[in-house]
Amino acid sequence: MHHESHEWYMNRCFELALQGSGMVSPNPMVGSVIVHNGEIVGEGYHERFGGPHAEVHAIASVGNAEVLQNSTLYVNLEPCSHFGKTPPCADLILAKRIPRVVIGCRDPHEKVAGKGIERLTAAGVQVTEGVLMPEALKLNEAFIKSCTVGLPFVTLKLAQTLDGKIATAGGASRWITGEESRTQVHRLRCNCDAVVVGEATVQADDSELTVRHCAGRNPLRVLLDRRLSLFADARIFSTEAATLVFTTRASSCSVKAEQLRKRGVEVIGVDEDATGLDLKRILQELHRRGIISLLVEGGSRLSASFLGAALVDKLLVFIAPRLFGGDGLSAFAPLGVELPDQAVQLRFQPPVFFGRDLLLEAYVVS
Ligand code: AOF
Ligand code: ZN
Repeated sequence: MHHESHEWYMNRCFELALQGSGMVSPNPMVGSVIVHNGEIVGEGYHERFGGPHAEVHAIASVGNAEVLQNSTLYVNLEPCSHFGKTPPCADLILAKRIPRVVIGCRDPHEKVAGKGIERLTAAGVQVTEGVLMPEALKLNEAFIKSCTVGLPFVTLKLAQTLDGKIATAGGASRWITGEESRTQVHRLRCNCDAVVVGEATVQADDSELTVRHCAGRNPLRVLLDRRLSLFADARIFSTEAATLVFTTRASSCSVKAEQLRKRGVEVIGVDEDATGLDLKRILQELHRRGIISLLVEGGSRLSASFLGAALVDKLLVFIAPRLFGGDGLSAFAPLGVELPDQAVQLRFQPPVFFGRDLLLEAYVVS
């Protein structure tokens, strides 16, 4: 079948890249196809961290050297030009004498950042870049933020009623959204490196924060708990997944901290400011550990603190077709907004349905 559109082949790269989701972090998701006379003759993707890059798999899937010399290689991220855990893909493309390369977006990694494209162009390869660039950037938004800002990409997840309530006045929240939405949350979890919750949410829900409704790895569980008030048998400390607790410096030296450490839970003390634990420091520490994406799973105080500190990249809001009314618990603790102009400004993506619920993705406009 002939398609002959850059966009069509690039979309195939995205599909392939996504197969590495949850496996390649902190590396980007990358897919590659090789097109000969309008037909896809080879495909590959970056399958796991430390493993061969997408281009290596795609090239290896084409047995015939002569075919490669008359083909176009499509890849959603600029081919690398450096020796990391694997050798440079740009060199492989040159060695195989592939004459044309089509790229989604540049690799912001400091060791690449245009050098892959330069090397190809200098050797006479015809390079087309920027095909479906917005989509290519979005696919690797976590990797790109991690490289350029040095902090994880932060997604705030909410399950709320149409009137913005996350629990009834009495604190009941099971369940607001339907099963399809809840399954989708588990998919989000296994595609994130870490999830974070506040102590109050765990106190209320005894959440386990593991992936159960779909296949996938468990993210690192991060708990913010200034007083270390949770019982050591809370489900968040279950041995199914790793848990990292951030607390005050004083609490990190307490008997309770030692108890948790004995259970295999890591406890770290950080400084506090007027609003609580220093969230920026916490994100820096997570970045240092190779966490490129973080899902904030509640509750209203933690969500407001992250927003107030301008540390949120986007919101994923599951909206159930229900109303709780004014005595319900609001999704966010006070943000100190007095005038409409002071609001946190968002930019909506097109909504999608999960069962009867609506999922709205909204980027924070900085
Ligand atoms: C590509 N194709 O499929 C991927 C790329 O340690 P390494 O050798 O695996 O290199 C990791 C870096 O390479 C990563 O930070 C990013 O800059 C780039 N990833 N590049 O050409 C791929 N996964
Ligand atoms: Zn590479």
